Amino acid sequence: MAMERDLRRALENEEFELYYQPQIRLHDQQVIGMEALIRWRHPEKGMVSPSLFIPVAEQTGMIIPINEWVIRTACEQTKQLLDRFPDLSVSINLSPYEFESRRFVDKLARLLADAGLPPHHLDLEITERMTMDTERALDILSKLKGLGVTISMDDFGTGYSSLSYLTDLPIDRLKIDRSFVQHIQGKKDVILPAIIRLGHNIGVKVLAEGVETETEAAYLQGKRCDEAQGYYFSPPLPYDELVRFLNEQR
Ligand code: G
Ligand code: G
Ligand code: MN
Ligand code: NA
Repeated sequence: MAMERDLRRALENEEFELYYQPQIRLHDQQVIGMEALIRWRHPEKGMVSPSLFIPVAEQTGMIIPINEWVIRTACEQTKQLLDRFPDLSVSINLSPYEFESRRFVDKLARLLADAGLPPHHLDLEITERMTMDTERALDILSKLKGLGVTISMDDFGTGYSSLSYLTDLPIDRLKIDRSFVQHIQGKKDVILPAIIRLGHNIGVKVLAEGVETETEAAYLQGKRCDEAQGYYFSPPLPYDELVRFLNEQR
C-alpha cells in the first residue's frame, strides 16, 4: 500500500512533529499540562491531518512504531520542561492496538525510563470504545496505573458503553467531548452539568474540550468543571511556541 510506504519513510525522514495543546485549570487559570497531537509535514502534500493517516497507520500496523515515536518524543520534550515547570504533565492518545498489546506496559516503562520522565507526568488518553470489554480493560488499566501514569477517558459522552462500568475503571479524569461544549448556549445545557457532577461523584477530575469562547470558559468554571482545553486558551502549538506560551503565563 502506497500510504504504508509513505508512513515508513516519514518516520525514517523525521517528517512527524508533535504539537501541544495547553490544558488549563479553570479556578486559577494555571497551565497544568498539554495534549500531544501528531502532525505530518509531508514533503509534497504539506501538513497531513492525523484523522487522515492514523486510521491507515492502524490498519497497517504502522501505528506501533509511530506511537512509540510519539511517546518517546513527548516524554523527552516534557522532561526538558520540568526544571522550569515542575507540575506539568503530558497527555498522549492511545490507539486500541497498543491498548490491547501485552507488550505495551513493558514498552511504556522502558520509554519512561529512557526519557527519565517520572511516570506521574504522563497521562494516557483512552476512549470508551477501548473499554467495552470491561474485564480486559480493568486488567490492562490496572497494570498501566501500576507504572504510576494517569488515565483520561477521551471524547467522553460519545461512546457506546453503558455508564455502569465507569465506577469500576481506575481512571483519573474525564475529558468531555467538545460536541457538548458547543451546546452550552442551547437546549442540551443539562448534559454538561450532569457529566461534571457524574465525574465528581466517582472521584475523578473533569476537563472540557473544545472551549472556544470566554463565555464557555466562565460557564464551565461556574459549573465547577476542573480543567479546560480549546482555542480560547490556545490552539495546539509547536514545541517552541508551547515553551513561549508557558513562559508568558508565569
Ligand atoms: O489534532 P487533530 O484535531 O487534527 O487530531 C485529530 C485526531 O487525531 C484526534 O482525534 C486525535 O485524538 C488523533 N490523534 C492526534 N495525535 C495522535 C497520536 O499521536 N496518536 C493517536 N492514536 N491519535 C492521535
Ligand atoms: O479526539 P481528540 O480530542 O484527541 O482531538 C483533539 C482535536 O481537537 C485536535 O485535533 C485539535 O486540533 C482539535 N481542537 C482543539 N481545540 C479545539 C477547539 O477549541 N475547537 C475545535 N473545533 N477543535 C479543537
Ligand atoms: Mn485526545
Ligand atoms: Na477528545
